[in-house]
Amino acid sequence: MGSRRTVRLLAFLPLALVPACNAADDGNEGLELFYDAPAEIWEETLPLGNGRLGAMPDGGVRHERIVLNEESMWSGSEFDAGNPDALKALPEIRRLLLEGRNLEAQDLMYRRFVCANGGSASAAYGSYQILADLDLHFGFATCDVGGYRRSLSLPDAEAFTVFTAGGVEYRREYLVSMTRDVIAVHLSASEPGSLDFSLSLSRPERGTAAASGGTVTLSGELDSGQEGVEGVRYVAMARVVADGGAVTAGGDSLAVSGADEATIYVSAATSYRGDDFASRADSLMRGAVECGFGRMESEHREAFGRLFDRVSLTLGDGKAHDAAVPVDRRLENFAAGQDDPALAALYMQYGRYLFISSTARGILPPNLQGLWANTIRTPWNGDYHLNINVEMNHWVAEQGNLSELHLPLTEYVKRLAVSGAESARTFYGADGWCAHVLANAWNFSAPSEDPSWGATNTGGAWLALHLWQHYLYTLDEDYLRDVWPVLRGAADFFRSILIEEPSHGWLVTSPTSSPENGYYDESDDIVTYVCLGSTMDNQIVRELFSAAADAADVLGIEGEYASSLRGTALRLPPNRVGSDGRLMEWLEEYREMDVHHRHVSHLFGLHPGTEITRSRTPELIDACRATLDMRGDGGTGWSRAWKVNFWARIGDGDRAYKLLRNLLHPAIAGDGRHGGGTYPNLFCAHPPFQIDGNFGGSSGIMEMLLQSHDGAIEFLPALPSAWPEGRFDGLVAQGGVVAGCTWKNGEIVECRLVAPRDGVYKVRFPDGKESDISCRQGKTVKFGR
Ligand code: FUC
Repeated sequence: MGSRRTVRLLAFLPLALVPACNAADDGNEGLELFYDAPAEIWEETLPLGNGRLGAMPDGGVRHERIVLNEESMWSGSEFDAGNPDALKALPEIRRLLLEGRNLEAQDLMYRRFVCANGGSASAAYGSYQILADLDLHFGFATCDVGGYRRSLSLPDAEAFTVFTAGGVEYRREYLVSMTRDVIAVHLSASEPGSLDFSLSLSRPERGTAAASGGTVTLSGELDSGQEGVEGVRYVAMARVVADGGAVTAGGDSLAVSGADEATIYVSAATSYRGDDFASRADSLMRGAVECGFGRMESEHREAFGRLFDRVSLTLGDGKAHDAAVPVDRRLENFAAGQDDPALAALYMQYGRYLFISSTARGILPPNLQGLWANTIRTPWNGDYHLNINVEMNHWVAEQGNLSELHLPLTEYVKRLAVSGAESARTFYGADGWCAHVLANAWNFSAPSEDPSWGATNTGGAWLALHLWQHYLYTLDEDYLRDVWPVLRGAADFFRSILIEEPSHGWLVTSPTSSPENGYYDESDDIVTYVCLGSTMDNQIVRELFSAAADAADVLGIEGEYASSLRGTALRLPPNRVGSDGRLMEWLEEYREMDVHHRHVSHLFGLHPGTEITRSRTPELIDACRATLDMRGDGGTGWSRAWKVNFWARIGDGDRAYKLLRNLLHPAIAGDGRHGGGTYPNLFCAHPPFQIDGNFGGSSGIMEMLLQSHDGAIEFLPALPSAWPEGRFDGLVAQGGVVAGCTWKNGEIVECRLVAPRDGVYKVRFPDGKESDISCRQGKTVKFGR
């Protein structure tokens, strides 16, 4: 902790003496993003958050804009998307599919098997949106700005801007308090009386600001999208507490003049969870002011560290390639072929950092942009896409030692299952619950407005597997008992909708699609999406049935139900290899619309699924390789991230590393155009910014170092030659076993395990050899290869 404390004490030493890194001395040195210029675009600004509140300062010298977020700033409202006509059309859609008339089935779906009231294009569906812009305008008499440095310390979850102007050193510190639930910006200067600035809060629509005393308040109501229905109401307030000088309110802004130092506190709340939001925001503000910045900062660092410091990773000698090179230039150098193992370690930890910062107990799970949005109409409404995206958002939770942060998803899935039961009944006349591709803060679970991508109905099942996964990592039977109805309900849905296809008698989902790829319908040479039993569906349903049956066994309940699920699972279509050696994406060997399609849905069984493994199904691993070779190593940001995980599961470290390099490719080209890869602030670019790729990439690095999905804890399963030495601690294997490993010259030097209970654990080494390791609860066991 010593080095963390030094930051404030060294605040006004000459810049050259300020340490480049302020991380704790715990193997996590160098976990800092820094830049030598203010951000010019939002994707260069630095994300801070405590799950509920977010802030992205741009570090502007004369004008600083800090984009503010609150997790429940959702327009729209709950509406009835049920379309009873869909159920009437279902038998005909199925008949056409069984007769191989897929395009006709799809046409019929466009006419009849869609949600009511417009789906994601409607105002009622809503959009996650910005809370407010906090603008600070500074009065500097001089133009001689020097020594500029803007940074984000991951272990401290704190950002900094420092520079000199007119011989005065200015320093700004920004955090979103984990303990006081407010945003705080502390401004200071090396000369007393040097701080002069104005402050305002605004947003592009639906916000009215007023200033009085030392506070500006912005409030309003978002569009509910439905006549007579109230939208989410919100309040955001910024208060300045200054030492020296004066704070005056005028109209809708505050002016601070001649202050020695000042802290801006921002408190905000919405009516999404209750009408007392204004008083909640008020009391948080009072608590924050009473606490003061110094105490808030140390409490915050400690609280954040309790989560973040659980994992450390050193790749190479642990030094940033060149500690003087800002992160945006390191990205460029890496893309140009320079190895920078520390950048990969930073990226892995950045995923954990973003996860801790964008979710917390009692709130919504991280959306397509986590917590951060700078517009009213966030891309794809900033919602939850269930055919890869929100699931990828949670891949770091268990392995990354942040298991409790998986729980907001659990709570969300429980709510979605209620609306999903309506959708199951209304659209399929089925038991249980389902969700399709779209979901939002209002529990949307119906098929979307466009069957080409919105008909997939395994979204809920994929989510349900996350509940099972949380159990597998925690072995928490109380949790399993609590989520059992949701898990069972997801399985019940498929028990009631599967139909028998004619060629093999397999049980298949119908209608469905393989997200979001199409194929050429033989007879028409027209792209069709709708089909029977896509491979992804078969894999998901198989894993779901097996999870539900195993859960029943663990809980010692419903034995007959469990065996009937296992029986039904045997009738699902097996994974099949096509004549070209690739895993088949559909029941038939259709010619696909896009051989490079970003989704690689039929490899779900390889990752995140577990039915295709090197140890159990080597022949399918070859088919996965062939599939990925044809798909190529490009794609949107999240697609590249997924492929890192695929190659890690295949056990090919160098190929996983190649995909990681592609993922970290600078997203903004010389001509200013945005492509897939990574923005200067290390946000993943679909483009636009989508956070799933950050979490997927971070998980991919973990998968390269440790896997535990096939019954053994496997060390360094996909170590690339670019990382001949390294060390990790704190990654978690199934069963809640905490693992560490040190390696040199590509060979394991030492492995470490700490198990939560006494037991014998099977471990596997990179050469495929296995050992049984006896562990005593809570005791570190060290062993070599
Ligand atoms: C999925 C993807 C798109 C995008 C969207 C938010 O549907 O196919 O590429 O990421 O989610």
